[in-house]
Amino acid sequence: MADYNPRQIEDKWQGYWEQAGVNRTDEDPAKPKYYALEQFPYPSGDGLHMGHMRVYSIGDVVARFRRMNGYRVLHPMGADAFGLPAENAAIHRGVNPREWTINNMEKIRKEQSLLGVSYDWDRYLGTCLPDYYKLTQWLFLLFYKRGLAYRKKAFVNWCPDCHTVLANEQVEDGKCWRCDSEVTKKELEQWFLKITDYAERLLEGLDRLPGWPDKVRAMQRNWIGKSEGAHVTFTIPELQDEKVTVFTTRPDTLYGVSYMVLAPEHPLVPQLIKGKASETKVLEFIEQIKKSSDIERTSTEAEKVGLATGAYAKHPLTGEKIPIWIANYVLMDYGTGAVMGVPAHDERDFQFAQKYELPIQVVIQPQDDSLIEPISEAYTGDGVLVSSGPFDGMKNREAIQAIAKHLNENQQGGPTVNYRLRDWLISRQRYWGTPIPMTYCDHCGVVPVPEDQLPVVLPEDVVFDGKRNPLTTSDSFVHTTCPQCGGEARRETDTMDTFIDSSWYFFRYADVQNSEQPFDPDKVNQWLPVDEYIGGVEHAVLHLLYSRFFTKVLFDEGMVAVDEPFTSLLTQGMVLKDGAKMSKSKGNVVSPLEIVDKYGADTARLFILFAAPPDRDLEWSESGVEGSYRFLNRVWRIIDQHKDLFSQTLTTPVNYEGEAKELRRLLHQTIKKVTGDMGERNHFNTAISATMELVNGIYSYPKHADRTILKEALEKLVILLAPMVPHITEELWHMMGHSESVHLQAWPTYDPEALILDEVEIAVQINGKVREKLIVSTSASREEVEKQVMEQERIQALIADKTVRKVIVIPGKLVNIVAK
Ligand code: ANZ
Ligand code: ZN
Repeated sequence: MADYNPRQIEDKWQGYWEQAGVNRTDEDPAKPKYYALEQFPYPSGDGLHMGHMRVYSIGDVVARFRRMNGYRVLHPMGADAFGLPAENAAIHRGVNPREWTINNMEKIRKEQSLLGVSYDWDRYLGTCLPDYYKLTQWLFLLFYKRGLAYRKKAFVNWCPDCHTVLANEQVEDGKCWRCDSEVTKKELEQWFLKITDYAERLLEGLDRLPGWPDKVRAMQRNWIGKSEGAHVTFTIPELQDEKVTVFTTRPDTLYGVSYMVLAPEHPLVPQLIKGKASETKVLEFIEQIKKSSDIERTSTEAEKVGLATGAYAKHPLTGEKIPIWIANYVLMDYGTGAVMGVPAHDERDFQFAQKYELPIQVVIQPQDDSLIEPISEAYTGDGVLVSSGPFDGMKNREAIQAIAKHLNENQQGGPTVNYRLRDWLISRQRYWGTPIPMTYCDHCGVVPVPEDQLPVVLPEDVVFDGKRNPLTTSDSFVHTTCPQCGGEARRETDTMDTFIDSSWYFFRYADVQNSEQPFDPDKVNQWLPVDEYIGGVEHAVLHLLYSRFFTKVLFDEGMVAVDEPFTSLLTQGMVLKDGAKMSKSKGNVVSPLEIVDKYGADTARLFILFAAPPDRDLEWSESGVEGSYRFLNRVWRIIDQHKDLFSQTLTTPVNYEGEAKELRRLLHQTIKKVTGDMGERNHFNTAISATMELVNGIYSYPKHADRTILKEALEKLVILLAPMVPHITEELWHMMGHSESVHLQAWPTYDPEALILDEVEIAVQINGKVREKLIVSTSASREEVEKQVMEQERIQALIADKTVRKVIVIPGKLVNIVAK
């Protein structure tokens, strides 16, 4: 008898699959397509962690299951290989970022191979490789041609020590996340992608994605932040009737405006304060506010601070003089950067008005007229308009429309829709990213690099000193000739946000060798959309929103036939240890490779799939891993024990009887359960439990009983387990004498007839207490069951001194005798 030796068989089969091309993409057009995709890793050099292990295990089961069900499956892998850590390694350790990254890519790819995941490695891609980033540049030019890439001056978070722009997420308490220096706002010319043009379509598309978790769709809706309201235009008499427009969701409160607030960065501010007593104070105040992040400025807890400019606006309907303030809580890049203050009906305005003693005028009364001035808090509910001139008595919901319409008719504003979504700032003052393919010429201005000159290659003659963008230190890179006039020109030295690289990689897998275009539309249309996309929920907004945006642009360009890239999205839960997320900082990390080394990849995969449904958090447990290992040994032994069966020719009986019939029923029940759990619900954990019950059934199957069904049960067990534990099943399959890979077998189907029970065990209760268990025929009538129960000697004895009042029969379950 051979022992289960995972190390040896895993090695052997991984080599075999590779050599025999078992995982190569099947392109048979007669088969339905299935695209299973896991988010590709960042090759940080730390190696695989449990989160990776979990995503890949899930994705592999999905892919293998579909293959065995007759689909041609695309299941590729790559590396999201640009980003800061490579550059930091260059700065701090003097290593070459390209070499560092390529080594890490190799390392992670080897580790992925050790898990036995069925990737088609022929389609491997790395976003930092010139053949890939050439096409990222090609796509940037496409966006530019379509008017979707533009340069604009913007206030951005700037770290003076790191010499780069930071994302909002990289600013913590006003300090740089990396070096702790004070972050400032800097006005810089930056490249943006016009994602806001797609706001409505990005929102609408979410309704067509029932295969996405509601939570993720809600997060995207929230991020896009559609808000319906009105523009209201105020004039400023002292500036020759210059106009300021505010955005409000509550035009119904227009008569309650007692002041107006501009964002400190609002372009009108300098004119408003010019020559006024407030001028220097306001300028100081503005400098101070520019340092805080948007999040700090808008939080409801944050102190609202403002200053009066000394200037006034004219109310569009009443003509009243409205003081103009500036305050920290109004942001320049939301709405119009200006708001009308309605303290009686808005909490932030109320706080502000109380602090600065501005009038608070009620203009919406609740149905019961309960607001008595002075009010002690803002009333934000519905009601009827008061002190609102011709609109008095109108319900406020109707007034929202009516006032907006009135404004529109008088060229003082009107209904509008506002989105929270901003254009995507993609410039990074960093080396290790895709160079933005643009040049600047004194004569011609901004000139795109022609397609046939792509890629703009990252130069090697750069200095990594952590003080500036390394690309600016390469003369050979910076100095170029103008593609238009041939004169001297300067190259753009910013690189692209790495989220651009990952916004189109899922298309590239369909045509990874194409050197002219990002992909051939025909090939992409063979595979897209991705049928199941598996990854972490941390990308709910960023990557998943950007990818949807890219897809819509490529759809408009006619390059892809779908406008949503991912039909179904599976966001896997975290891997916890002792109740906390596994992380380096907590020091509670278990490396998947240690587990693979000790027990084999199959055990590691089985544990991870068995411990929880994929979208739930999973608690790591050593004993759970051991349990999985024991189960695989149990499967191994039972097949090893019956090895002889597979060289014998057995005759199938006409009818299975007794234990054989029972085993057949159990087998078909298991096939049904596993198929449903895997194909419809992604509940691999319950699928595995079902196979465990089948194994128990096989172990207790008597020696004298029919062998044909036993053989069938063992073979199908191996097939059912193959997607989850690919190595051991391959070995066992071959032990059974088969010469073709188990992974090329058709998925078993179940026979509904086999599921029918002829006998069932029922409980017999007397006054609700279980006294006896009894086997009855499933075809017996209620009367027959009752009769059978009452004939039992033990039951007769128990009710001998009682009178039976009632007998309740619940078919297939129990009989309750009510006796006094
Ligand atoms: C007057 C008003 C009265 C408002 C009232 C609310 C209640 P959402 O729903 O998030 O779109 N606002 C507009 N632009 C702003 C900016 N740049 N910075 C900070 N606040 C801004 O919120 C829209 C409301 O947020 C707008 O409606 C405006 O205040 C404020 F009883 O206008 B409201
Ligand atoms: Zn030129």
